[in-house]
Amino acid sequence: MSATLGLGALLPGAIRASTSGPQLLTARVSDVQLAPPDYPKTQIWGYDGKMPGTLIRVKQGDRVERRFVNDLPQASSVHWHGLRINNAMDGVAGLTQDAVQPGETFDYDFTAQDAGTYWYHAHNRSMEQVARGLYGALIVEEPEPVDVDREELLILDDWLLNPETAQLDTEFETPHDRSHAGRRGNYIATNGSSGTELPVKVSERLRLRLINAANARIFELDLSGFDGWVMAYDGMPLDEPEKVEGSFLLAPGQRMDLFVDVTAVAGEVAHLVRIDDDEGFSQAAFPVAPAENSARMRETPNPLPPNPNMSVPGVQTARRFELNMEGGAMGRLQSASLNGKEMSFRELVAANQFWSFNGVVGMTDTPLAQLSSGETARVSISNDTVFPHAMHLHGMHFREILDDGELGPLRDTLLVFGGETREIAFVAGEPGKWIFHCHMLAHTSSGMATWVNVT
Ligand SMILES: [Cu+2]
Repeated sequence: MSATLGLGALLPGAIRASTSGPQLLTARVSDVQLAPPDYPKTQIWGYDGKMPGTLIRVKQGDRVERRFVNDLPQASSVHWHGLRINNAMDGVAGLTQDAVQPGETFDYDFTAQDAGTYWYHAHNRSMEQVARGLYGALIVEEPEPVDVDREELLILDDWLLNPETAQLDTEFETPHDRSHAGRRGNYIATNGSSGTELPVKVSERLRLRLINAANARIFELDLSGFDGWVMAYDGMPLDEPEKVEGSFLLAPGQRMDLFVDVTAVAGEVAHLVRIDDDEGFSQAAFPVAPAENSARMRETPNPLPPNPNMSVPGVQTARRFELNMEGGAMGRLQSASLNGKEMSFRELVAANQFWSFNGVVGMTDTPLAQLSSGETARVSISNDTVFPHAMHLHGMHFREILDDGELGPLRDTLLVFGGETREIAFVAGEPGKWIFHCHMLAHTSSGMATWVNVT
């Protein structure tokens, strides 16, 4: 991909060679070929100037050390999405650290204790900074190689571009985006390109690591020319692989690991299909070449090895908390508290704020839950709005308590549709302040954030 091989890619290595200390991760302004080649380059903000940002790939148990260098015109911070991490490394500006000012640095240093597909992204003014391109993948490999022929990382995003100039729309505060479904783009890309083509061979088995880095778009996806299994959600392996039957959703912040077997024959093209209003578009194309050896189809894959200490015990007796989500356009929110003051919805609109959790708009000094490390907690999430919200808990994976009382798969981001009430359970992990927010980033910045305090 030419977009990741610009001149700027040489710079971090040059700096790294001349200094001791941790490897650098530099956020900076950069021009990349995001739109098709007959369009101008797009100015983005990227980690090491790349789109997607530099891939960080380590083995389970490895230490990750990166000196974040802020070469942006704006303060920033880096969140390591889905990792069980020391709270001081979680990267939430204003909660776990101060935003890193332009020209300054911050040393991130943590151990990647869980294998899986994770990602990192800006967590200051994230609605703007993630939309400008500040994200990358963080892959933590299992200790033993996984039985696939190869793997591909597919980071899905939608960009809001001017159709003539291919430059980003820089209206990041529009009341419409904030009060409706969030900022949605008009140019849909995989790994920073709309023409992603990945040649495959007949009957190959691939691991696809899918990451939704979009601000607000829920991708509805399907497979064409593949048999597939879901192996993991949000980095965490399923106990048994789930056969892909029909389309599936990937909400902002969520990841999926799929194993896919090429069933298309030589000369055909398999696809990861994006479904939009019943029409299918190619999100990524996989032209099929003949295999050198006689092709063989494989058995259902074995599950990926589980990550350590992920059970959620004592759900029946766990303390219960409630999170009532209200607001937005066409909602029923009459009034809510903003900065300690009760305001009518009209006053909230004037303040460009639209959403409340339990009657409160945005973060306050009071956590949603005060928990002891090791304690199991349940949170019932009621979406009393007409929009879906992708609720992301930092630092801990949770399991959904399903209608039959069974526990669902481990996740760190749960998509809750309008009118739904869903309940999650999790074990309070590392001590610290863990933000719990909607990953539709326009919603985060207009009210949808709270936190849990673990001591
Ligand atoms: Cu939301």
